[in-house]
Amino acid sequence: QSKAPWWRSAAIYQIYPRSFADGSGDGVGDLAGVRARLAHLADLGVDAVWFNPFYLSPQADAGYDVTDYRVIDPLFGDLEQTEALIAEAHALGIRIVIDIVPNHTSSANPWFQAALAAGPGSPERERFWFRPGRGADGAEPPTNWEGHFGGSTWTRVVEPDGQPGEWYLHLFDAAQPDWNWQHPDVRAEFESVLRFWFDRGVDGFRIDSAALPVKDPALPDVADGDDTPFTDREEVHEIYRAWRAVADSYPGDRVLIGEIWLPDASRLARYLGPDEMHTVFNFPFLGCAWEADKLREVIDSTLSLHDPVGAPPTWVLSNHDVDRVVTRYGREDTSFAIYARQLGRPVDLDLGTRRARAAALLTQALPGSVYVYQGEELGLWEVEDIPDELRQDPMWERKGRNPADPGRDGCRVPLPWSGPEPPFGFSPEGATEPPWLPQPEAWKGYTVEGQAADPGSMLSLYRNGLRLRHEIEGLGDAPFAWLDAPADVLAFERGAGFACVVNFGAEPAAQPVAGRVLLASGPLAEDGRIPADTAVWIAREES
Ligand code: TEU
Repeated sequence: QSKAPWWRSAAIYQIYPRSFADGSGDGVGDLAGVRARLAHLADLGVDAVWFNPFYLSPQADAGYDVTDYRVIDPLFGDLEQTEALIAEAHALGIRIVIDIVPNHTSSANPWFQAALAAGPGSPERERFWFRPGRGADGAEPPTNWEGHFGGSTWTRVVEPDGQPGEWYLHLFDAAQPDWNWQHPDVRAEFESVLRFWFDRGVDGFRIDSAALPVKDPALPDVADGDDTPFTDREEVHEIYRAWRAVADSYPGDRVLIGEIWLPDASRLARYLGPDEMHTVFNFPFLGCAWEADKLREVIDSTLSLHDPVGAPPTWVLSNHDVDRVVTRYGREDTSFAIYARQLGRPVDLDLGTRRARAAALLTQALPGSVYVYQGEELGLWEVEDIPDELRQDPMWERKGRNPADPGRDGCRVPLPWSGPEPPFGFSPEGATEPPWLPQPEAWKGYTVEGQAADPGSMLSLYRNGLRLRHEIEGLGDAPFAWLDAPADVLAFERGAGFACVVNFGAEPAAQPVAGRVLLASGPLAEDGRIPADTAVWIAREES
């Protein structure tokens, strides 16, 4: 057992609460469902769980519109249940990471409601970004900024006198007003929320949209594609330095994990280090095509970014915002990756599955922490044929219901646990509602129960990989180094005893590393060669 803090090499499972397991029978996943399914996480061998938001919320953006950061939404459970869940997970050796959303709140938040009621010029409005509009009668938004879900970042309010009045800023949906982080109340409130949850035993926070909270108070117009007035401002680092001090004041290695989408890797590195965040998500890797050269480049740049600041890298294949990995890798052109959802582009699920299996072993063998988004361990694919009237992602609506970009619902479909037909054990017997999004019939071949019994399943691969990850010493903190390998093959060692080899080529490749095969993502050729889109873990022979 190494003494390095747990988060340096953790496998972290992402639970999207509304789609993991439904204990109450209303067709929406909840904390009772999670408590009943903790054994799945223990069997899988993960070290921690990260929960997407379960706080009180009108659910305009699936809980990323938070009304009260200290209250659990009744849809999911209550505080008592959350405390019981934390204790039960800890008893199984599983840490708990929860989401915190500092950029914005919900328009139902009492402080925002108070700001609306208090009117222009009131101190209540200063906790947000209220501004008069431009043009005749202030009917034009204060800036030309475009939001992440499309459209203007400003919405005009009706003032207490019944007249159209000021506008407020929201980088996401209109139901998600942005906080003004220059305001001391906002800073104090969030630090108190951190303490509230640390006091209840949570092991860390995943910080939502972490580069966005601070804005240029001059609120300048931008040229097309320029986001500098509202992204990655210098002052944002003050927030996280203060948060780090809070985290460090608690025993037991509490962790801050940043969700930061920045194209410039050197800017990303500035969020990491001993007085800021412990780790950040690796989106360049998530967005990378399934190609040896490109992946090698991303791995190199990731390591050279993290090593100097002493932070462990993270490896992410999917999450609740992007197309599922089996689908992305099953497309002819994998460089479309996450940025353009392409409904109806042909997908070869067998190919995508083979690659996703190889990618699982690749990511689990790299140094740092590795994320598993619920359903990834089952090889679930993006559900592309959700009827429009059932789609719930506000992005889909705001972007004008574009059939080529159907939003993020397709990766959020409730998990199949058991049985031959929907709801596949997602909801209990006698449930009053069907799952909130329909599950494909074909998932009858992909349930947890079915896959647990099949040594060749995706689930078995994940279980074996994550178990070996704990057992193989090199996978803890042994140094990473590339090994010589043919074109289209990536091979690296973790210390002298362990190597991972991945063949990205179309033809079987000769095994470049001598040793015993510990685990392979698919069957090897009879002569030991590694087939296309296959990864192997090797215990190297003493030389
Ligand atoms: O996402 C942040 C974010 O930057 C999104 O715009 C992301 O780029 C997009 O979803 C990719 O398709 C976080 C959460 O992960 C997301 O679910 C929330 O909707 C968003 O913040 C607002 O809280």
